This record gives sequence, C-alpha cells and structure tokens, in this order.
Amino acid sequence: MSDVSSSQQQEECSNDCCACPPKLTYDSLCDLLSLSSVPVVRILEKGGDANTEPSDGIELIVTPLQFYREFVAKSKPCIIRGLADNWSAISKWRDDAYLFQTEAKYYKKSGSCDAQPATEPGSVTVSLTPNGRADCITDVIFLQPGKDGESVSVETDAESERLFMAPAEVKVPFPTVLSLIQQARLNAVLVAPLSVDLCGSAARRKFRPRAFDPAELTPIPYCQTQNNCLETEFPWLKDDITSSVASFGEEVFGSACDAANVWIGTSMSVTSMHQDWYENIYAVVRGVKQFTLIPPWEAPLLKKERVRSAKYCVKTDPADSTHVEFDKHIEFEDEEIDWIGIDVEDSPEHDVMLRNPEILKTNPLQAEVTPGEVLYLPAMWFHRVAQTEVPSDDTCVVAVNYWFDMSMDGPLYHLVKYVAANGTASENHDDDGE
Ligand SMILES: O=C(O)CCC(=O)C(=O)O
Repeated sequence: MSDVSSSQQQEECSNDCCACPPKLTYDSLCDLLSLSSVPVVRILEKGGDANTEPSDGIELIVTPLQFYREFVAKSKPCIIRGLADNWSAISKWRDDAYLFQTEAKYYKKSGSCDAQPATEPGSVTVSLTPNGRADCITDVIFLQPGKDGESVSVETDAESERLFMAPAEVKVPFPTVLSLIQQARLNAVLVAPLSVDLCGSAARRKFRPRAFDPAELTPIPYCQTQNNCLETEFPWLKDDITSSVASFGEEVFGSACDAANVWIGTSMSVTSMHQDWYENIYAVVRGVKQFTLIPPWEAPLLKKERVRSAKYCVKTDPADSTHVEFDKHIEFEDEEIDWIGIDVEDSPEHDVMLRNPEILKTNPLQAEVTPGEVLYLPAMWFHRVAQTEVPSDDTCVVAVNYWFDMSMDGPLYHLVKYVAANGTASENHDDDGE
C-alpha cells in the first residue's frame, strides 16, 4: 500500500520537491552505471587455494564461475593475469628472427609429418593504409593535377570528402611483413605529418603539407584480418600458444570460440572506436595495447555519421613482395556506412565540440594491457585500440584474441539495441521543444 501511494505522490510531484528522489535522466543513468576503472583479476586454478590473498595489483582472485557472475553477467571489462603464463610466445615472439622465421621452420617440420596437410608456407593478409587508420572515417583530399602535371596545393585546389576508408589488403609471405614494417619505420618523417593529415580533425589540418601525392606515401602495415586467421593463415604460431586462454573462454561462455585472430602492428596504427557483437578475450603477447572502452548503453552519445565507403588501392610488384605503392585512386564501394567519426582521443577544443559535443558526456575507461595479460572485453562495448612497442623489442606489437558468441536472449542486448536506435531521453525532450 505504502509503495503505491509513494509512486502516486511521485507522479504528481513536479520533482522540485526535496522529499522526492531526483528524477532519473539518461545522463544520470549513464553516470550511475559508469565504472571508475578496469580491475585486474587472477583466475583461481582448479585445486588452487580459494583463500589466497590478492597481491601485486590484483584486486580479485576468482573461479571461472565467479568470473562469469562478476564480469560477464554484469557486462564489466577486466584485465586477467596469469591465464597466458604458460605461453612460450610471450618470450619467444620478442625475437624478430624467431617470430618472422617460425613459418619456414614449421613447414620444414610438417613436410615430414603426414598429420600436417600443408607442406609449404602460404601467405598472410596485411592491411595497408597511408595513415595507420584502417576502417576509419577519414577526410580524403582529392588532388587536381596542376599545370605541370604536379599535384597542386591542397589549400587552393583540393576538394575533400569524409569517407569510411577500408585498407588495401595484400597477401605476402610472412617475412615480408617485417620488411614492410621496417620500410614504414624508415619513412616515419613522411608518416608522422600524414597520420594527422588524414585522420579527420579540422584543427589538425594546419599540419597538412601543402601538397602530397599518395604514390609517395609509405604503406603502414597491420596484420588485422578478423577471419579466424590464427587457424587459416598463421597455424604455425599455435606451436607457441597453449589452449589456456581459449579453454577458459569455452568454460565461461559455454562453447568453442567462433574465431581466433592474430594482430601484428606498430604504434603507427590505431583501430578506430567501434563495437563488436562478440565476447572478446584479448591476449597481448608483445608490446602494450591501450584500449579506450565505452559502455554500449552510451551509444547515443557517440553518434555515428553516415558516409560513403571506399578503400585504398595499391600497386604491387609480383617479383618483389616488399615493393608496394599506393595508387593515386581510391576505390568506392557501392554502399554507405554508419561509423563513429570522432576519435575520442581528440581534445575538446578541437572539432569534437562542433561535430558531437555529446561525446564529452561519455564515461570512457582506459585499459593498458601488457604482455601476458588478457583483456575481457564484454560484447557490444565500444573500443578504440592504440598500441606501443616496448623499447627492448620495438619492432612490433603482437596480440591474439578469441571471439565467443554473445548471448542475444538476455535483456541487455535488446536494451542496447533500443537505446542505440531511439537516442536519449534528453534528445526526445528537445524534439518536443522542452
Ligand atoms: O587490436 C586492435 O587493433 C583492435 C582489436 C579489436 O578491435 C578487437 O579485438 O575487436
């Protein structure tokens, strides 16, 4: 009875009355649900002592079941320590000579073994961009040829369009990836200004060189195909990885992983903010990954832009797989795409405020994941991923991740879809002129 009368009282109340709890708005809901940090946890091994006290930055020691209850069921990210401790990859892949030659050794070995069907090295897919931004909204500048055939100043004659730019993709022998990384590094002088030139921030345009020719840009390579490439393109790498991480995921999510992917890149590449409809267990092997994470219920604050989609094109030399050049032309896809057009790392005084001031209301979390650590990235969470080589083995950053089917029958999936499609309560108020 008393509950009914208090809810009636609330309905009648204009909410200026100090006896009522403040009305829950979309913004206050986001604040209520926001997390202050990404905890670091350890998974208790079978037969391990459940009373072990956490130490060394670890906040919790949990069993897989407790992990499910505390993190998966609540859609909370965390960093897991200890899961990949028995991966020899963590030490072996720090050595370039070892990492980029493992393929040849594997096939030599497998040639004498009937159990292995493939007997010769294949090729791996590498994404190439001029600015380290694959699958990202980009201000693409179309240059007009000048009188003397030279490209002309972008300030006077160029037109630009914001496009979703997919990378060019080439298939190369694995050791060529190392050569492409080394070439990109050597040309870092070119890469640095261009990496800001194309990434879409108006305020940064002042750094743009007066003219540039895509054919002069050095491709920035990133192995980032998300098609189960650990199995299909990099099977030899599995020799240095145990099943510890995949088995943990199987136990927690109740099925085998849908895809296991390999990521080999450098600090020149950043993955733009996006979300995936998978549970993600992401293990860093070499270097450091910096994740910026935004919860899926904050989707309306991230506003997507609808843009045309295109991809970079390259010319390759069949006789020399290390010789790759950008074509002057990009290839348009026959579709438009909705994508988040703001890099949340841009500072507020830049064009963030003009394009989408709402982004400043998000509650992003930062997670720095180091070798041997595993990030649990709950399904649907938005993520932007940057990476840094460590000084002692500074060629590249390497990670392996496992995607598991997410649950689509619980309320969260439907609520997230609803919020993303319908925007926020405050927007609805604006529509009504309130
Ligand atoms: O490591 C990266 O660059 C991106 C990773 C990612 O987006 C993912 O695992 O879903």
